[in-house]
Amino acid sequence: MTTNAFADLGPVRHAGPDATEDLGYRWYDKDRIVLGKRMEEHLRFAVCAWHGFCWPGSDVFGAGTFDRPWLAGANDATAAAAKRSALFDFTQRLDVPFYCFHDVDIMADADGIADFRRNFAEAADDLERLQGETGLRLLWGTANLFSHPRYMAGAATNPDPQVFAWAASQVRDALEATHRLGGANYVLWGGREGYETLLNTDMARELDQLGRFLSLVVEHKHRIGFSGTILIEPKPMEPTKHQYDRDVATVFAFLQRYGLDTEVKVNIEANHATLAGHSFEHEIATAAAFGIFGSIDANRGDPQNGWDTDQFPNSVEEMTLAMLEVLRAGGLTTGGFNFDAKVRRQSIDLADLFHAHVGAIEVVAHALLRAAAIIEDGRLDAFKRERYAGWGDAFGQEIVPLDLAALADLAAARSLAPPPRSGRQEWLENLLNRF
Ligand code: XUL
Ligand code: CO
Repeated sequence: MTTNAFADLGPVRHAGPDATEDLGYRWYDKDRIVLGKRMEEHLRFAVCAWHGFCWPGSDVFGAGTFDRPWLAGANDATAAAAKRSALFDFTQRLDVPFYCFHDVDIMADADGIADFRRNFAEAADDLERLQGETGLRLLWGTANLFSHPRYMAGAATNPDPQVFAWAASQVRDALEATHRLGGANYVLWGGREGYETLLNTDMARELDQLGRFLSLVVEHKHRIGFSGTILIEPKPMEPTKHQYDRDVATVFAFLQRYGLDTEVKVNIEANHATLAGHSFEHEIATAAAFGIFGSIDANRGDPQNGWDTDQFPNSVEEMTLAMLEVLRAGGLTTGGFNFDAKVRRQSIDLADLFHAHVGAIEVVAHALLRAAAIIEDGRLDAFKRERYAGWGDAFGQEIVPLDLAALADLAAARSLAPPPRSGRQEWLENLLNRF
């Protein structure tokens, strides 16, 4: 099965700010220099196999609605090959540099461990061929340790050590394939690493199992010489009620406890941040503060829904705030912007897949330009610097070495009466809106 499914769609190119075609970039201009770097290098866009090419448009009330040639029939070797070609063809037509995959996204279904490994190895060989033919690169690989029923009670945190070993087999193969394919990162999202009820869960034991599993992954990364970044993807709930990798701060505490905080970074997903009751930019800033900012899964939730709707980002305003934190963190290094998002169930045409990605790419590119303009303007950052300037003054320096009692005595001796100062939030918001 070959795919000329997209024959009439794309390639999508930068068509200038006045372009009128739907499938042309007005903002995304990959060679444009922004803050000294090409836009393509700033943003490192990736298409994900899972949402765009595996999900059939099903929900809990109904069957798949998408009639894609690569989803027809069983997920056998022929269909999996067609899906891989479609993924590469699509990504090329969008003119973005990266793709991402879970092992099961790109291979034929298999239940037994030997068949699973063989099918995955064949699929990985084909990815290598496709990369060679197209020049596309791998942003990250990962293993799906959450869909198969064997993982219903967790993978690394499963009460059954046989399941732990199965997970190790999948991750060893996925990590080695990612290495061979020149992947920039390897992701672990703990899909079923969490619990439903403490009535059947030994939490302390499960956390130790998860810590051990991650240590084994890091050890293996070094053994095979993989130089990419290992990333954990925080998420607070769904599928399990309590996920162990709840948010960035929780993941950092976990990494510290198991001595992995210099080995592992985070892949931050916008909709996971909002599910945790945080803003997307808060999670990026938290990761930057802890020195573990790695990569981005770009999408959005629905403010009226409490679940992971995985919609494509469409607010330049919100994305600008996130982009400011990305730039303040020094920008992306091995990470990228992966569109971990799906079209709505009624968006059944292949053209909808293009409109979704093109719109999201435009939002992120536009946000980059706005964030860069804000940084170049400098007033926002100058205000923040000025707000903390007291710490660089004589008094600020004088108190650095003092203990609590000496500090207290000094405050009394000098009758300190610090004058209140406005935080100027509204002025700052107005300033932001001028960009
Ligand atoms: C699930 C999710 C995953 C991870 C990779 O919510 O975001 O696609 O990105 O397993
Ligand atoms: Co994700």
